Amino acid sequence: MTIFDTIVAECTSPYKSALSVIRMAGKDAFTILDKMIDKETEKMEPRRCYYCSIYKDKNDKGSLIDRGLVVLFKGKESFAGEDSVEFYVHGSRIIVEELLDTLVSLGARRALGGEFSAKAYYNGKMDLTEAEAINQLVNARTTRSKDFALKTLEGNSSLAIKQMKEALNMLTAEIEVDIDYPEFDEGKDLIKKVEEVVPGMLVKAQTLLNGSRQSKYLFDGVKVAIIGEPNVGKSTLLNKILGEEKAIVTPIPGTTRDIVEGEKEIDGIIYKFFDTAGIRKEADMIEELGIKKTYQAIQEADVILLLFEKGSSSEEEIKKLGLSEIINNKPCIYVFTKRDLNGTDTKADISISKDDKDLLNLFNLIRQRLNIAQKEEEGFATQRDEDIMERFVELLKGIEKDIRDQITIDVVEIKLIQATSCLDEMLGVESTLEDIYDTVFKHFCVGK
Ligand SMILES: Nc1nc2c(ncn2[C@@H]2O[C@H](COP(=O)(O)OP(=O)(O)OP(=O)(O)O)[C@@H](O)[C@H]2O)c(=O)[nH]1
Ligand SMILES: [Mg+2]
Repeated sequence: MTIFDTIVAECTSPYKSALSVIRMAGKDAFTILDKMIDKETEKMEPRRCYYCSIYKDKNDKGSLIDRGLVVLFKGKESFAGEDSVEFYVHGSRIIVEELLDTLVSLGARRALGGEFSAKAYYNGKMDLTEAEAINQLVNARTTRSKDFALKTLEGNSSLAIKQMKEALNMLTAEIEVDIDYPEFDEGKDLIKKVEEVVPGMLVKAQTLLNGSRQSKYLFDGVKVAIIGEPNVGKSTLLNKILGEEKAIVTPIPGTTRDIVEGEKEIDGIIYKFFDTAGIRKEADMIEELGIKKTYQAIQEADVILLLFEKGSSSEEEIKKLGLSEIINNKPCIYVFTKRDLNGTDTKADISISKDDKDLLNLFNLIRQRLNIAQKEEEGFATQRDEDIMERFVELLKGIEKDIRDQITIDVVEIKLIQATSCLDEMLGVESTLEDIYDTVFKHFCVGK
């Protein structure tokens, strides 16, 4: 099995529908098609729709699979960068399976997830960051995440990476010349050049890194754990956020035992709320198990809403609940509840009541705490990209420090080369085929 095999997959969802799209790509695509339709594939124009009878074997007119549209794409003009055929047939499962089985019996193999995109990458149709953006585009659940993925796909962010790489290559080339021909003695000028290039590059890289960090929230959503002592109003808050009676609310402390989850989209971001069992020392066995789940929810959350009532200060509250270690450095918002009964608490980040008209102030606080911008910045779509950008930013900071410490240019050069290879990794220039398939394409859906 290699990346150069002719592959086939259904691109549309595997359910009964009006139409299904089947895609085939690889060097044998046209030969295989030729055995299935009456038309001479050599005479078919690429990128034109042909209405065809599609047979298991065109010489056996009793083996008709369906009549539908067929489009050919030649080599580089296709998504995958290899000869490709797309079939638009009726969306019956029987037709789709018959068609796929026939294509396989004639020499194609079923594609793995992401293999069409992997081909596109290997054939130079796109770099890795763009390929990842396609996957994010398919998975986007909000307009904002779709817009972000489209922006990355347009390639502005990867153009910025390519420009940075070029600038770094220029610097290292000049340093190399200087080391090989020291008589030119441009050492000092070179440091100056590095000084001119690196700070601007660092600003750009940090913008891209921030954008990439935010994209995590755009695509994965924000996990919010609602915690606090029993009876403080956690479930009431969850229900108010969701606009439905999802969790049971009673005046009896210890009502919630299991975690109750609910999602809410706010300004294009999906927030996943986790209402938890109230934390207290004197809990029965069932509650005890619930509290364990609460600790787990805290660990998995991006941000915590710590609810409390009456006059207890927030820090005392954390200590009282023995949570300092679990919460650690996680963003934590202190929410004073039942304002209608107890007034506001100035030590809290916000005071709320179940009768509040809306919860906009609370949502704004969450957004601010996580540095989620109102509008998406440019950046990249995956954790892989974010990790590499982080390393890149650190290297650039290291170079700035070296210059301040008057370190010699040959030492600076090593970091410049490391920074360049970060960018290569980002674009997928230096990794092996297997590495890239495993880290990037394996997670795509079949047919992409
Ligand atoms: N007056 C008033 N009562 C509230 C408010 N929020 C919650 N309550 C009441 O407080 C009681 C407990 O509320 P819950 O939402 O069940 O509290 P909880 O934190 O989920 O409690 P456990 O699940 O037991 O940990 C209920 O009787 C609610 O009606 C509020 O803002 N004002
Ligand atoms: Mg509850």
